[in-house]
Amino acid sequence: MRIVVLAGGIGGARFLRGLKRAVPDADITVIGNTGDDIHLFGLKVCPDLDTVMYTLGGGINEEQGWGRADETFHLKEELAAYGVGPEWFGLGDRDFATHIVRTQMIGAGYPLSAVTQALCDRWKPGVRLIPMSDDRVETHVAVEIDGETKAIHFQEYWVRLRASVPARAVVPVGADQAKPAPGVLEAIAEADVILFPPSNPVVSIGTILAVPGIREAIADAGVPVVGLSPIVGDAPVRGMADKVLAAVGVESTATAVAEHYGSGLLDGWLVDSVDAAAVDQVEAAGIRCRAVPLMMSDADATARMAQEALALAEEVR
Ligand code: GDP
Ligand code: FO1
Ligand code: CA
Repeated sequence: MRIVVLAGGIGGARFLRGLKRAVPDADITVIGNTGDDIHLFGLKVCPDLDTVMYTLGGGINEEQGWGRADETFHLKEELAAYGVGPEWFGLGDRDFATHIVRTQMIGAGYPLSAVTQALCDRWKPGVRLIPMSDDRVETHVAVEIDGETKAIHFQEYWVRLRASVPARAVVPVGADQAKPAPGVLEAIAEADVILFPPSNPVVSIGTILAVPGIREAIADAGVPVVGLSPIVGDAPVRGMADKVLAAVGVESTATAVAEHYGSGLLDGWLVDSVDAAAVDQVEAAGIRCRAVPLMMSDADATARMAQEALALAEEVR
């Protein structure tokens, strides 16, 4: 079975681990969000691609969900001693190696998709990981600070400010000019099923869908498209997705997120058991819906979620 998954960072990566466990023989292509990417110290950092790569490759810091296990921060400390920041972004020594290799290869002329493949030669994530685009896309957030609106990088909004200031708009800068990376549209066209894991609907999946051609290819693929809600009990399970949902005028409910994707894109939607009351409303919007446990508390629970998503895909096929 050929499965295409659109993934952000932690939510996407943890779901993928469950999917691999549920269907070990599946051919899985992951289209990764690169809107979170940031250039720091002359290096290109791709947080969501790395989170997927490290999580599936066994190198992730499990508690944190991002960054490397057994990490040290000597380089960051030395930079800080020179007064060189940003001090609010925690790049560790092991992680730095990834960004150095990536930046060096890009400097040598390799596209990000080829670089990602090369990095995955080491990590062997067991999926084909493709960035949504080889072109630079950077999510910026229009925030209101002291009565003035200004645009800041997504990481500054998310990590430095912890989404504590009102967001007025979320803009995937460059997306409108970006082309899907080689293999993206082909994987979608050849897929037997397309899954939206419980990733952030705005700054992860929304950014991928903002690359011209990707949304259309999914809608036209003619195969089941099934999503899992990242919102449980009217709040994100983790992180601050409610803040960016508000910025795009979407309520933080499992129903509102399903309606935001819409029946033009989604055929099926899984909500958590605590949101069972949402099922009728989602179905009224033309999207088949089931309520099942959606907490990725361990590998078995996550594999069961993946099985439920695939079962729903068969129901709507
Ligand atoms: P990020 O890029 O690291 O923010 O990760 P993603 O965009 O892939 O996923 C973030 C989303 O995952 C958040 O909105 C969370 O609510 C969601 N999430 C995290 N853990 C769980 C879980 O156990 N169950 C569900 N349903 N959603 C989760
Ligand atoms: N998230 C944080 O909350 N604080 C950090 O200092 C931080 C550093 C960091 C370094 C590399 C990397 O791949 C990810 C990192 N993240 C950090 C996570 C990253 O900001 C994610 O993009 C966001 O959590 C949302 O996806
Ligand atoms: Ca992300």
